Amino acid sequence: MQLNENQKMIRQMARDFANAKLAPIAAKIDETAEFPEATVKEMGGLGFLGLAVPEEFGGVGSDITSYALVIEEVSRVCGSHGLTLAAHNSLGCWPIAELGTQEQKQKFLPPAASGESLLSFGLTESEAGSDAGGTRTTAVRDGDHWILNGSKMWITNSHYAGALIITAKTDPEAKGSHGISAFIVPTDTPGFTVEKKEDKLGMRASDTAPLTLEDVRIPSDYLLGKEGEGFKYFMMTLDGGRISIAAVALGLAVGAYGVARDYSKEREQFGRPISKFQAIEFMLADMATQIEASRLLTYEACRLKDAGEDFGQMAAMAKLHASETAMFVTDKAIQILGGYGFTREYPVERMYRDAKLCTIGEGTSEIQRMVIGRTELKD
Ligand code: COS
Repeated sequence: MQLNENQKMIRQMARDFANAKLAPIAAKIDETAEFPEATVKEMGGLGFLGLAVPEEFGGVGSDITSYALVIEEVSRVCGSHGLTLAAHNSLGCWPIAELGTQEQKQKFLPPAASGESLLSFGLTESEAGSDAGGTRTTAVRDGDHWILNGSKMWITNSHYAGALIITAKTDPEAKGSHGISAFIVPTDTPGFTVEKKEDKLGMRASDTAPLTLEDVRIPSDYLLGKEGEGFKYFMMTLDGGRISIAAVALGLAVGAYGVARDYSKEREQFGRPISKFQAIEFMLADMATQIEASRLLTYEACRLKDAGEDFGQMAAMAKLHASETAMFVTDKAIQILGGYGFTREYPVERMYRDAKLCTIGEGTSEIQRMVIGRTELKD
């Protein structure tokens, strides 16, 4: 993959930061499930929270390739930090930067880029998971305000977000995915409650919680984009989000592969390093090959998006391949480490648990196959 000087520089910066600041805490915050506020703020100082924010609003305004490189490097060491960064940039900042009015951008983007507060996205509900059009949360116009009622679940960054993009049905008569709109909802609005953080299998330090909205009254100019176009907006948002999750998964796979390869060269059994046994060598070969394929798909999706071309299909392929690869590679890494891999002494069991999220969040592997299949079969 051909990177320009800026991309190489930002990748090195993310790598150095991850090695110096995240490696020492990744196991601990996984165990305690504590949100790493201090290091997330530091990522703000480095510009990582403003990657999707244009420079005029305090961000870096980077290309998608640079953005994915940062996500990959951070996730290589700590999946929870990678996911926090990904949700903030691609689900929170991107829709406002892309679809927001000048006023909305001025109000919400600078604090997000600096790390003063995070942004995120509230789409999923108990009846609207894979069927994203099943949104039951409502928004009713009241003079120059909207009043929102409903609930959301699995919402990333919600306890630390200054505002969330919330989807709600604005036309109760409209069927399916129609009649849904998107709103920017400041989290300090009365009636807006972030419930208890979920206790998860993996990505344990990232913040995931349900939300309740009870007569949440927001000014009409917090409508994002056009009324009734919400479904398309969040499909577009998720197209980009899938690149982010592909990069998270790629990072986890690279991280676990590195640990397994190094271990295999040091660990001796039957009088020689286990890497000298073909059983291990072939496992490493398969892991490296799958990682390379995921990398090519992920950065090709980035290239298409950067070039302003259609990238949704490639993003779904990248997300599918990289997530499944992360599961394959982390599983094999545990196998190579044997008993040690099964303990918390090594990071591969954490990476295995973190990787599982990638096959579920922002569209399951099955949804990616649906998206890919539909496009392939289109006339
Ligand atoms: N970009 C822009 N518009 C899109 C789009 C995209 N990627 N995908 C679909 N649309 C548009 C369609 O063109 C269609 O527009 P019209 O009504 O004007 O024709 C509309 O959106 C509805 O599309 P479709 O009929 O394909 O919607 P479905 O209800 O069949 O749902 C899937 C499609 C399953 C692909 C969608 O619901 C999905 O991605 N679900 C997974 C959601 C998800 O990832 N949830 C996890 C969130 S974690 S943050």
